Amino acid sequence: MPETQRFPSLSHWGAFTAVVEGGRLRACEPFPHDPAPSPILRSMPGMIHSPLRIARPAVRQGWLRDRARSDGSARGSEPFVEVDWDVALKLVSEELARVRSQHGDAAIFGGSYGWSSAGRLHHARTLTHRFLNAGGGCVMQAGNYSWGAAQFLLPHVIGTYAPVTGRVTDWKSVEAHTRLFIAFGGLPLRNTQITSGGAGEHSTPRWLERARRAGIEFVVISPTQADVPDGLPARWIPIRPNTDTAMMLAMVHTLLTEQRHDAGFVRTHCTGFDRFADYVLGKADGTAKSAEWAAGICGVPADVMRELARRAASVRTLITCTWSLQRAHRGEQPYWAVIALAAALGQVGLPGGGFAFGHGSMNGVGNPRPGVAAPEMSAGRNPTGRSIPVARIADMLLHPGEPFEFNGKRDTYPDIRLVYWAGGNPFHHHQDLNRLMRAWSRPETIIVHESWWTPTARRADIVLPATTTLERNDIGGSSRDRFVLAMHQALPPHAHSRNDFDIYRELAAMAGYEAAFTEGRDESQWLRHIYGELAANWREAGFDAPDFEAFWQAGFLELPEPSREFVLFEDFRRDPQAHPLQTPSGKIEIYSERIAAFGYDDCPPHPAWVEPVEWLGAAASARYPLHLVTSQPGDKLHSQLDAGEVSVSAKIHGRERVHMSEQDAVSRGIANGDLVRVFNDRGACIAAAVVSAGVMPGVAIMSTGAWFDPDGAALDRHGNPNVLTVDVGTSRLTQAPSALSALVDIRKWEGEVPPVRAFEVPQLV
Ligand SMILES: Nc1nc2c(c(=O)[nH]1)N[C@H]1C(S)=C(S)[C@@H](COP(=O)(O)OP(=O)(O)OC[C@H]3O[C@@H](n4cnc5c(=O)[nH]c(N)nc54)[C@H](O)[C@@H]3O)O[C@H]1N2
Ligand SMILES: Nc1nc2c(c(=O)[nH]1)N[C@H]1C(S)=C(S)[C@@H](COP(=O)(O)OP(=O)(O)OC[C@H]3O[C@@H](n4cnc5c(=O)[nH]c(N)nc54)[C@H](O)[C@@H]3O)O[C@H]1N2
Ligand SMILES: [Mo]
Repeated sequence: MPETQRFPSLSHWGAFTAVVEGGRLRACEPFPHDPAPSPILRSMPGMIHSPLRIARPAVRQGWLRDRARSDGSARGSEPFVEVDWDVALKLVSEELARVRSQHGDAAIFGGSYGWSSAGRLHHARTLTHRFLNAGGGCVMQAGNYSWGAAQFLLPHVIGTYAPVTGRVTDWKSVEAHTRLFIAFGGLPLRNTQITSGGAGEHSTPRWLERARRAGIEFVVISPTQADVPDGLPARWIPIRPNTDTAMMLAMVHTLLTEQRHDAGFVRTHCTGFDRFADYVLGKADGTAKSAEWAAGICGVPADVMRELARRAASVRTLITCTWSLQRAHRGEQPYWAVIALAAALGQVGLPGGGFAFGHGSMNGVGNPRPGVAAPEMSAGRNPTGRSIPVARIADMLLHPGEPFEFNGKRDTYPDIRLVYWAGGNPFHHHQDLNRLMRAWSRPETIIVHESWWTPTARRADIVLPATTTLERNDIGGSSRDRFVLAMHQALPPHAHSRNDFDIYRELAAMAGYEAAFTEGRDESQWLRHIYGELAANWREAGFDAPDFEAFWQAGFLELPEPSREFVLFEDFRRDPQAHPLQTPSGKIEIYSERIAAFGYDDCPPHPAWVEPVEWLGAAASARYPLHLVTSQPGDKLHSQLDAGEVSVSAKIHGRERVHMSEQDAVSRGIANGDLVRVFNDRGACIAAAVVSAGVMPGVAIMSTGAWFDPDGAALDRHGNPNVLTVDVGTSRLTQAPSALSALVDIRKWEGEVPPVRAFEVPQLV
């Protein structure tokens, strides 16, 4: 009988105990304090010991031969040559030095967007920034794919983007005061399996259950009934994708024309409401944004919108929006419009009232938790000061030297020669992957640290094998969760893999700046340092925090639930003079003079209905009549664990599923389980049809995350929807991804089906 060992650990999908036997991970047992552990944990043993793990450093054959003059379009098709660490590190070090000296620090792209893993010390993206910053800097990425439009819009409107990070009126306040809970984008519990930084406690299901028992009325507005959680007696209102703004404007129209709005609140706490009201009433452009007007856009019957507005005005109402609403072309508008709607209702800053974001997007949103820090590792400062908006990566690589606008400023795209990526998968996260492939062929050198042969690792020139969290010691936690977790090393490093920290330490030493990178600390000293800062912060705020050894032994640290409810903008509500918002006027800006001064026709100075590039009312919908919604996958995190047991068993014929309405399936001769071709002018993928009465006609829904598997002719064989999505910024104001604005059509797959090759290791010579 092999000896069984148990180690506390943490992932973005939850805390767990790693059960190790005979040097192998046997199981991940959920953390005892977690009331709703995620089944995704089951995929871990298979992934940790997967044949897809990268064993040794590897260099693309053509690059090893020709270095910077190699043919970049061979990335992804040429074999790799396995080399020793000494050789690999020397190549990386020489190449960084060459590019820095020949082309400058701003010729290195180090944005390295991606979630990496939960531990904060060994967080690959943070370490990449820390390493490149200490060596002279690089070009970074501003914002994120999650809520990039909100991040750059909300400061103009409410002076902060904190509410989109999860700092919203908490569930205690909702349970006690809210009567009507309106959820644009719904409350898919699938998404609440995840917390960035890791959850000790999956709190959302418990709070939803308490809210249900409190008799709160739930309304879910979404293109799919699947956004109503099982067991929640919520009313589902189907809506066309990307048209929520029209519905919100119509609700304001009802409030105004029936004098149900809070005229006092919009006068004392808002600026520019009157100009917005003129627009809504049609005084500005001759079109009243009435319920009848909106019904023609969003497909919701006029009476339904009018009645919902009346009901919201008569009881305590919280209106929340998933982050997906703003991950769309013109994604600023629904977020600004919901604030205007909440302002017209006059309940902002009252217990259980106002607006919120993200309840259906991530675990822990609205979870009552004291406002003290979570563990953190510092990335240092970027000496170049240069960055691009996060999702403009392909634009940058394709158009060096060309100007772009962003949040009131003009800049030009840098000329990138070297791309360095660790902890992200751009061939998962970016839109229009066939375009990204063209852009990706342009840099001279691409370096990637990965643990698995992901689509991005396969498309690198130099691949360095990284350990997983179970192969090192770490500390993790999130600002949305009351637990901080010790993460004990459970396994030796896989094959020849090394920790990202050690890879960077060695490279920094070769370039003569090891001390700047490590600050003289090794893994164990860093863990004590990070914990020490956290503990000092907690003690200052009046909470217990034992010494490091006691924490490490116990495996976790827990914050008490606060006794007082948190209400967003409570102080501002009570006294707007004494507690102004951080906006130019100190009030909620329903009209923004600052945005007006930018002069962007794609982001007007007040919330407005601005048509997205692609939606069901666009001219393009005649050719491509289905709106493709790409959601977060329920069986994994992004592309992570796609080859794991939970994800693989959910595939049909090895492909990702596309959910469609009965009407759209029948009219195309498609039956449940059929393989289909989902396509538009940008590309195509193979998926398996799931026909459902809960999907609105005209809508097709696919999860992201299937490893990109192109056949060389713009067809993805595995079901990666990002071959279909559009790669344009939301607007010049926020330049965020527009992933959720894409039109497609679907046909039954005819003839032979090409096999999926996403989970094959590239040829190694
Ligand atoms: N169409 C469409 N596209 C989308 C979205 C959408 O809604 N629709 N959503 C977007 C959003 S919100 C996001 S956040 C992005 C997510 O995009 P990403 O964050 O890029 O996706 P992940 O699959 O989490 O990629 C993380 C990678 O890091 C690797 N990794 C994990 N731990 C380590 C480590 O310790 N060291 C190293 N070196 N590597 C490690 C993993 O193996 C994985 O390949 O996708 C975006 N893309
Ligand atoms: N299991 C799992 N959970 C995750 C993740 C994961 O990969 N796996 N990723 C995490 C990350 S990084 C992020 S950023 C969040 C993202 O959180 P979100 O962006 O909120 O997640 P989505 O699943 O894209 O969208 C939520 C719901 O919005 C609906 N929806 C889409 N478009 C529209 C629209 O135009 N109008 C309306 N009314 N509804 C619409 C969809 O039906 C969908 O189910 O999820 C997190 N949670
Ligand atoms: Mo995200």
